[in-house]
Amino acid sequence: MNVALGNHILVEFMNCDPHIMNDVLSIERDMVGAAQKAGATVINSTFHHFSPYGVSGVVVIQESHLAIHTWPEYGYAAVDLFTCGEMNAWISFDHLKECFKAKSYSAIELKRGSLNLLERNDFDISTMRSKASEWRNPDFYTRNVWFTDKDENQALSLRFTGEVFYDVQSPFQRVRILESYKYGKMLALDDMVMTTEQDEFHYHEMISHPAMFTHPNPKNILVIGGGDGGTIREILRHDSVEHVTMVEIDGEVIKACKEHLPAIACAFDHPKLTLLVDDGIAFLKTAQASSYDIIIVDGSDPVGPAEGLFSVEFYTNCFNALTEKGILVAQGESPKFNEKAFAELNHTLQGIFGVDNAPVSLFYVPTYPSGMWSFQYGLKNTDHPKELSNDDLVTKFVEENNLRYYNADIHKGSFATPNFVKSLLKQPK
Ligand code: SPD
Repeated sequence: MNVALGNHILVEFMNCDPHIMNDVLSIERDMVGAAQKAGATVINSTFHHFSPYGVSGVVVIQESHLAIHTWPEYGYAAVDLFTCGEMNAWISFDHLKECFKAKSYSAIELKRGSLNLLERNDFDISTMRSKASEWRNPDFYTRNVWFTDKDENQALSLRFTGEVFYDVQSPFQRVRILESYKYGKMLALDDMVMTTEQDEFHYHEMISHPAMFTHPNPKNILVIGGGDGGTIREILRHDSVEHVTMVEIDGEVIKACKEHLPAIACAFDHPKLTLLVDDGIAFLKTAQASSYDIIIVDGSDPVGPAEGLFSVEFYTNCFNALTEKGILVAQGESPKFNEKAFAELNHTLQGIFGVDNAPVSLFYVPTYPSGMWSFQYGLKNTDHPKELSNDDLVTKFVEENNLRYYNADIHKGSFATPNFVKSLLKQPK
């Protein structure tokens, strides 16, 4: 006869494989597997990945629960195996030890609810709330896995289906194509959302068309980054374009997107495109002076391979490579998420192009933390982009190309800056 209601094993798994400790999908699979192997009936599982690292999750079983918190940076997992009835939770322990490749471990077993301390209350079940009797178990357990793009204080989470279409560690970053419920397939680099099927047009239309309609005759375009292909797709809609050079450092990004995001990566075979898989920062060091009408920097956030895309040297090289009326457009981060990077980039551009020649265009991306994002400009001798004079041309272009975000009003409105943004953009004295 049981002497306690439950059995609780508190486990320390140490010196585990850090990659496994950060892989929310495999941890969920292993935890569910650990429950099933011990003969438990799984009711539900909820797992959450924290960016850049850490996983928390729980598997609810008819016999109680299995829970985990991981610290990949320490190769450590804290696991609770709480069971009641006849289930042998040590089977789950053994299974997880193997799955996590734990080189060392310890465990404490506690009896919970000692029967010699408890008194049983027999009660009449018919007096329980009527609602309870109406509840039905849906007869399946649901998956609840979230991808989180965050800093220490703010996050954007997308629930994803668990489908992983691509997962490769390139020499530069981890490249993944995952599937979210709300926004379809998405490209993630090192745990940051780059683009999704359902909202990519916000970003790609806004990085391209305001500059293309501001420049009097954009013929020769340079794109740095933009490996998913969305930016070149938009640029190549313009008849004025004679040639586009795209320099993307990571061939894995291009490969992943061509295979799994074909609606975005649809312009790689365009006859006006020269695609170079190379370092864009090095490319600009030796680029010919006054050669590009528009340079678009479609980089990721200022960590990892994109860090150099936020430097004074890089933007000075861009300035030199632009033609007389040239325009630079750079992925500008968010004034509501990473204010520091946002402001510093603008101060850099003001320093190179001039205080009045570094306007900011704000737009909305639902899958980036805070939703508010920016493109930052460097204008050589061009009018301010908000002075759009060819509304009819824009409207015709928007209709012909079925654009879903950009139009003449959005063009002008995106250059309006809220007061808190004006304050961020002021150069420190
Ligand atoms: N936090 C996301 C920053 C934007 C990175 N670029 C996205 C690439 C889309 N072509």
